[in-house]
Amino acid sequence: MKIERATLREIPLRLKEYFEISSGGSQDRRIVLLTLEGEGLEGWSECVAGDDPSYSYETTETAWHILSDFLLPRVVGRDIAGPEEVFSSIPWVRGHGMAKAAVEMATWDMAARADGVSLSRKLGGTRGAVPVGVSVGIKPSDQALHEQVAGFIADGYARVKIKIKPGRDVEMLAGLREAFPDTLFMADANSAYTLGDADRLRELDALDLMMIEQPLRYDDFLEHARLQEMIETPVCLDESIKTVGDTALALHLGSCRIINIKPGRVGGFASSRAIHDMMRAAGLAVWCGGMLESGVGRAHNVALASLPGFTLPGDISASRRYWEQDIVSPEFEVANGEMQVPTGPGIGVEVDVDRIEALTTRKATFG
Ligand code: OSB
Ligand code: MG
Repeated sequence: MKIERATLREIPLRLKEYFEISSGGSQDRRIVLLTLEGEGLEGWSECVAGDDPSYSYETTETAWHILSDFLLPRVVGRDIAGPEEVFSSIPWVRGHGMAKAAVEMATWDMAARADGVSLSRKLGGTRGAVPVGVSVGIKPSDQALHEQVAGFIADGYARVKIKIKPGRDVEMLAGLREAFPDTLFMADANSAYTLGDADRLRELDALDLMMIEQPLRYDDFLEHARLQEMIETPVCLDESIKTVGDTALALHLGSCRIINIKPGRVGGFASSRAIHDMMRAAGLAVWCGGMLESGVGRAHNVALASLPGFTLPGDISASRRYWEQDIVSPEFEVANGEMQVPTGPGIGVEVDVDRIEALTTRKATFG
């Protein structure tokens, strides 16, 4: 499969509402889209780096830099047997998993189209629909939170994830549990706590949460293992897991019982699948996280979530949860707690290139 040409674009896309997490917030997303072309085929992907380094050290700017100055010039023009080979000529590029993932995931889309199969099928997906949940940002009042949660339950989401931080945690979640006794809830702290908060975090054990996501430092393993020994609620790692090696370390130490796999965070689908396989072999569950993607990134996430080990609902919500108008059609929808996995070739949705072109604020082409 020859990669003859690449196009990198940035488009602004405004979330319907401000999304706040303990480490920051955003409403105006800067979305970086990559298109690879070759042999009459194309492949699309979205780079999930954020505007600022509050979730990961990677940002829109670092990703643009690594993609345009290092990765794309060395990938365009190559003839590769498959997506696993895309970085075989540049093993010396360290880190920058989100930038790398954009290239790798577009290659997977292209390879799936070359085979005339869906991306889900190409990755080894086994499910035609995947269980999905929704991630709720930190809200200024309990009333606003309860209203939004009630709306999402009515929309049919299979579980609701609540962002927490010190001051908006145990009492807030206890109120939700009381108001919605049967809902599957989990909490995501985005590293807002330290091991010194263990007593406080143990209070969550009474609330029947599915898990607490990334309570401690964004790069920690040892303290998460200590915390997991002290609380009953399963710890799920997000930020800490960037590689297969991180997963092995977390399993060895007992740092978590669940992992949220975001293909962008872990450097692409090959790494996502290896983490999935390692967790499955250990008898532990994974689920697919989200980074407030447009329909392009969402299509990749849905395909990944169709693999057999993704047994818990993902942060894969309907297009209309995020955008007035998505950039793919049909838009992604949720019914009865599930999202259908597209069956057409590659990502299986039509990318609205005209609209993207009209929105583009920055563009670079290679080859
Ligand atoms: O921690 O999972 C997270 C969004 C941006 C950065 C980090 C996270 C999130 C979410 C949103 O929780 C999930 C989604 O895309 O709906
Ligand atoms: Mg998270």
